[in-house]
Amino acid sequence: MTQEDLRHLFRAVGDGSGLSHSNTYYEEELALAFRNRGMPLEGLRYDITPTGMHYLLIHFDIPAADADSWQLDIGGLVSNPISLSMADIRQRPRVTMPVTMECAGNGRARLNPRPVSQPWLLEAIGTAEWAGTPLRGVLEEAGVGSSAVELVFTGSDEGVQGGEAQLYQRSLTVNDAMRDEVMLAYEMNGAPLEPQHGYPLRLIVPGWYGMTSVKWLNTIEAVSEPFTGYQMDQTYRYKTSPDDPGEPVSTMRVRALMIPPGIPDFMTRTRLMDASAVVLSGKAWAGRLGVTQVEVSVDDGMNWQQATLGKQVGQFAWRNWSFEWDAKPGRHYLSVRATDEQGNVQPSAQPWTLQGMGNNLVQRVEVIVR
Ligand SMILES: Nc1nc2c(c(=O)[nH]1)N[C@H]1C(S)=C(S)[C@@H](COP(=O)(O)O)O[C@H]1N2
Ligand SMILES: [Mo]
Repeated sequence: MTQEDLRHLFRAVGDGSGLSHSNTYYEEELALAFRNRGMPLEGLRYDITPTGMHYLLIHFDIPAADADSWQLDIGGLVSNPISLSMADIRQRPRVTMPVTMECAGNGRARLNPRPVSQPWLLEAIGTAEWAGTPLRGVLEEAGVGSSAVELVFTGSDEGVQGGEAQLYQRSLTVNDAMRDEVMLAYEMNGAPLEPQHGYPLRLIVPGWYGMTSVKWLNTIEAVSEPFTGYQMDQTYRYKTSPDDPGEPVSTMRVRALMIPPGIPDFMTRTRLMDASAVVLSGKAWAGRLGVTQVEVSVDDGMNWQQATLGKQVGQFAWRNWSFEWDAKPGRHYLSVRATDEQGNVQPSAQPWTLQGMGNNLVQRVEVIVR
């Protein structure tokens, strides 16, 4: 294949002609995208995402925090309000768990019309090994009262969103908060949390979209009414119009992603590879559910073939899959889709919602085989 052939096949040139014009992004979205990195999809090769490759989502600023003076206060409708230092928390029973986390807004950048927010394509994903203490033990010690229906988790980071000054706050029902796997985490991948991931303490709620795992956690309050803060009532809802209250976003929907094969074109990320038999691979996850099937299409979604399921990294972490492809010369569109144990399968058409939440559209990778 000559250089001229390649230039023709990859279309895009330095002036941007040949790039996709379906979306024009605002400078403010670009600024958000720089603050909140995604995991490069080749990172799907690691069972545990290296910390520096794990995606980030930070609504406001990363707050200054000092582990030596940090306190977690548990109060509200509890019989024994307590205040724990980081030393107190580290002395409690320790658990370590790999957990796959995805931002609820993953995939929203290609919606039309597009919700203007952090413009994720597909990279708002990662799996880390979190260490900490089970939340339940702490709640039992505080004695959550029978009139409490929810626990409100507050981070120390503050900002303005939707015209409302606020601390970052999310709630869980008492039942959801009491689940065995919910954790107060102080380590990620064997090291203290890095500032951007919630140092010194965060909540980890395995199986749920990331917004639930409150970072820089310093207060837990038991309350008698469902919490109606901004991050519960105004956003993280499956809304179809501005006045639709929408169902709350909760656990992660089934999804598979593939490591893009071959080598990328710098601008378009279209792939180039030689004709040969190759193994396509990646990861699949389904919130608290198991992944029962992964299928691959090498003809732009016309036909689907079974992939081989591989190692599951943990009960609340993604599992590996692989598929052998005999790549023949030409332009191809590869896709992958997963099915969960309840029979939910990823959609091939974009499911639109106002805020672009829970978008689990199948991935499509353009590959040129020479
Ligand atoms: N205090 C606080 N916690 C937070 C956030 C935040 O902005 N502030 N972002 C949430 C969102 S939307 C996501 S997707 C995850 C991202 O966690 P990570 O940056 O460690 O990957 O953190 C959640 N916890
Ligand atoms: Mo998120």
